[in-house]
Order: sequence, then structure tokens, then C-alpha cells
Amino acid sequence: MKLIIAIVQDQDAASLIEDLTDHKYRVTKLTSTGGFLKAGNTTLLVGVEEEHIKPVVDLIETNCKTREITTSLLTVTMPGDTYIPYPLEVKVGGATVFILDVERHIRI
Ligand code: 2BA
Repeated sequence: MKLIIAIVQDQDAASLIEDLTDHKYRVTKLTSTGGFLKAGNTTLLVGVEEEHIKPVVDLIETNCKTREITTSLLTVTMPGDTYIPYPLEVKVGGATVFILDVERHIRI
């Protein structure tokens, strides 16, 4: 068995979860926060047998879009630690996906 960990944008999570459950995949949704943007995103856990990795990744690709966002993250150091917002264009991916081997899977 494999564990697919997919970090997706909040806007894409609902349709992806619906698609996964429609296709009879079990999915767990975790609320997460990106370290760089410090903005909310969604982490999904999907446990599947090896032959289902491609279909699940295909569903992730279908539902998750790359978006360009403008953020103001950078601080310009000034006397007194003044914060000056500096616009920054960031391309946030459709999804970041990790696929891990599962040593044991037990349902009780
Ligand atoms: P964030 O860390 O908030 O990153 C959002 C986007 O900011 C990233 O999109 C990337 O385009 C940009 N970015 C991140 N770190 C950067 C840096 N040090 N310098 C310049 N730009 C940077 P994605 O790569 O699509 O990542 C989306 C979210 O997926 C990330 O949110 C993070 O929560 C997660 N993620 C991505 N790669 C990861 C990894 N290797 N390990 C764990 N989580 C990861």
C-alpha cells in the first residue's frame, strides 16, 4: 500500500475531495499552512494500492490549478524595524504530491 500526501490550494480541495470520493477513494483532509506564504492550504491523505496511484494523481491534476498570486511578504529593514510591504509575484503550484510506502495498514 502507498500513502499519497497532496498539498493543494484551498480553492481546489472541495472538488478534488468530491472526485476522489466519487471514485471510491478514502481521503482525509487536514488544514495546513504553507511555510513560505504563511497562508492556509489543504493537505490530503489518500491510502491506495499501487495500481491506483496514477488514477489518483490524474484526479489531482484535473482538479488543481496553478495560480499566480501577488503577496507582500518582504520586509525592508529600516531604523525601528519599519515594515514596508513589497509586492512579490508567486506561482503557487497545482499540487505538491508525496508518495510514500506504507509498511502496515490496519483498520479496526
Ligand atoms: P508555501 O510554502 O506557502 O509556498 C507557496 C509558494 O511560494 C510555492 O508554491 C512556491 O512557488 C513559492 N515558494 C515557496 N518557498 C519559496 C522560497 N523559499 N523561495 C521562493 N519561492 C518560494 P508551491 O511550490 O506550489 O508550494 C505550495 C505549498 O506546498 C507550499 O506553500 C507548502 O505548503 C507546500 N510545499 C511545497 N513544497 C514542499 C516541500 N518540499 N515540503 C513540504 N511542503 C511543501
